[in-house]
Amino acid sequence: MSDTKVYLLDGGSLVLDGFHVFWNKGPGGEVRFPVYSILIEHAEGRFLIDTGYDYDHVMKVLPFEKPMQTKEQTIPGALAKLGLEPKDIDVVFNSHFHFDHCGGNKYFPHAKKICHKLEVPQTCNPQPFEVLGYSDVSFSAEAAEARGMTDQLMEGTTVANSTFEGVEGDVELAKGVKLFFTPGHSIGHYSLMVEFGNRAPILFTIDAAYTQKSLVTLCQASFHIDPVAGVNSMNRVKQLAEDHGADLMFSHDMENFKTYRTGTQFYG
Ligand code: 5PN
Ligand code: ZN
Ligand code: ZN
Repeated sequence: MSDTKVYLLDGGSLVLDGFHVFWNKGPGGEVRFPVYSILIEHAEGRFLIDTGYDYDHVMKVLPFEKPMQTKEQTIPGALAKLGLEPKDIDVVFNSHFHFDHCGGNKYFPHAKKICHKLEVPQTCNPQPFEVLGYSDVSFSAEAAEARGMTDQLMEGTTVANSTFEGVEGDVELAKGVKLFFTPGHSIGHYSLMVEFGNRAPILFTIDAAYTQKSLVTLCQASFHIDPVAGVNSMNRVKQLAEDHGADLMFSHDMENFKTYRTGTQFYG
C-alpha cells in the first residue's frame, strides 16, 4: 500500500450553464469545467477509474458543451505521457456511465471491468431526462444493442469483451482503494477513496459533488435521478472526509483542478 501512486489523467474540458452545475441556484452563464480520469498504480495491479469523454461523440451529440481536448488529453495520449498503453491497465472501474466518465472505455477490451450492478441496466433503459447523460454507449455492446445504437460500437467491441462485473454497496477494489456508494446523481454512483502509506487519504467525490462549492452549499448538479439521495450522498462524503482525515478532490471544479497534479506528477 505504501507504494500506491495516483495519477490524474487530464481529459480536457466541457461547458455547461451555471444553472446545470448548481441546480436551481446558478448563477447562469457558461462554466468551463475539467474532466479527468484516475489511474491507481497499486501492488495488486493498475486500476483506472473512469475514462473521460470521447471528443467525436460530444461534437456529434452535445456540441453545445464545446469540448476542448488535445491529443495528449485523450486516454491513449494521457497514458502515453506516463509510458503506458491501454493494454497495461488491468481493471477499469466506472463510477457511473454518464458520457464524460466512460468515453474511453473502448480502449480497454482486455481489462476486467467493474461497476455498480444497476448502472448497465440504467444505460440500457434510462429515464427520459437521463438520455443525454447516458448518450455514449460505446462502452457496452449490451447497452448499444438495447438502445439500438450499435453504430457507436468500435470494431472489435463484443458482448464478451464489454461485460461488467456488477457490485453493490461499499467495495474495497484493492487494499486501500475504497469505493463508497453515493447514489443520487446516478442510480449506481460511486465516490472513491485512496489510502497511502505516507500521506492523508484522498477522497474523490466524483459527481456526488462537481465542485467544492457544491459540497459546501449542498448544491448538486441538475443531472440526477434522485435529488434527496444526492443530498444524503453529499453529507456522507463530508462525513467520510472528516472521519478519515481525507483530502477532498472534486470531479468538475476548474479552480481546484488547476492546483491538482497531472501528467507525470502523482500523489503518493
Ligand atoms: C457534462 C454533462 N452534460 C450533460 C449531462 C447529462 O445530461 O447528464 C450528465 C451530464 C453531464 O455530466
Ligand atoms: Zn455524471
Ligand atoms: Zn461528470
